[in-house]
Amino acid sequence: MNNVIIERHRSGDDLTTALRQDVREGLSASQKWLPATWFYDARGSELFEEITALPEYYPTRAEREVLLREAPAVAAATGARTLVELGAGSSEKTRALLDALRSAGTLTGFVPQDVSASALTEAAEAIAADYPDLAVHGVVGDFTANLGELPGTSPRLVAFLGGTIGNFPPAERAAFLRSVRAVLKPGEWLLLGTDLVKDPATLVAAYDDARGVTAEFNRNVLTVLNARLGADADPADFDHVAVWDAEHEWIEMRLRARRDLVVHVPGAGLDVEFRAGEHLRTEVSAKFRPEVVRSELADAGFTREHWWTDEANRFGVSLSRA
Ligand code: AVJ
Repeated sequence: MNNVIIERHRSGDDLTTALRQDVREGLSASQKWLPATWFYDARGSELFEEITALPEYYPTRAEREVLLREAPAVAAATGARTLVELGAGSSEKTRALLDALRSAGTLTGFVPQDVSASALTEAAEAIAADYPDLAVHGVVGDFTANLGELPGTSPRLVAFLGGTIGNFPPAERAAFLRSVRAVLKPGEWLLLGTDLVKDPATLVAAYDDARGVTAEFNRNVLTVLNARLGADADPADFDHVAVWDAEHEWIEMRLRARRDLVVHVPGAGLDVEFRAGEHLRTEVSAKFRPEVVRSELADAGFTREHWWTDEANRFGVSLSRA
């Protein structure tokens, strides 16, 4: 294939340095936490793909329903020449957008970005093979770090799908949206997927499935610590916990220590003590109200021109102009 290049903004060493910093900060805090990005090594990305097919995990299906229905409208509104996808993962749902933009005759390039080198490379190559006329420019990196260098011909459409925006705490979410706005020119576009507030039982089930795939995904962060920082965490020492925080309207995933224990993390120069029952927060996944999404987009300098949901009103997609 000669229509694909992969650019690495983050080497393995950079990742280890970033993880070391996050571990020093998060695991020495009185309420232990780690950023959700550390789930996604090769295995973590695979487990997430498995999650997307679980009966309890509705967001992927709900968003796909919207994208399949509305992709032609997205293409007509934007006339995008480049589709940039942040946190692309497998880019499976993105094909609806690629197909519509290709039919509209405007699309020349696809720029998928992801922290997981393996997931990104596999997805970029699969898309390049299936869309031989498309220039595919994969970027391995963190979407918070490398926005300044988004390649591609204007007008660009930046897609941030799946509800991943919910992984940011509110202040960082606002900063992130502003930084996306800052790299876009007036008249370029953001397509944003947001999971919606709904009854807690449905939400909790989506993050605590009967087969335990989400539990394994959650514990995978310990495997990443072990591999990158030489830690000795035993995943079997931790229970998977998913709770709905009604005040903040977000799901929290946590790992709960089953006994008093110490995790040695030589690569961060840290010994981390856990009391039995103590929690390590591994992810927040915020859920949204339609009006809040509109005003957060407006605060970042975007004008929302379309708001679509699936038939069951579980998931919302906003198309906004910079
Ligand atoms: C990939 C961030 C959208 O928050 O729903 C799935 C990750 N965590 N199950 C989400 C996830 C637990 C997912 N995002």
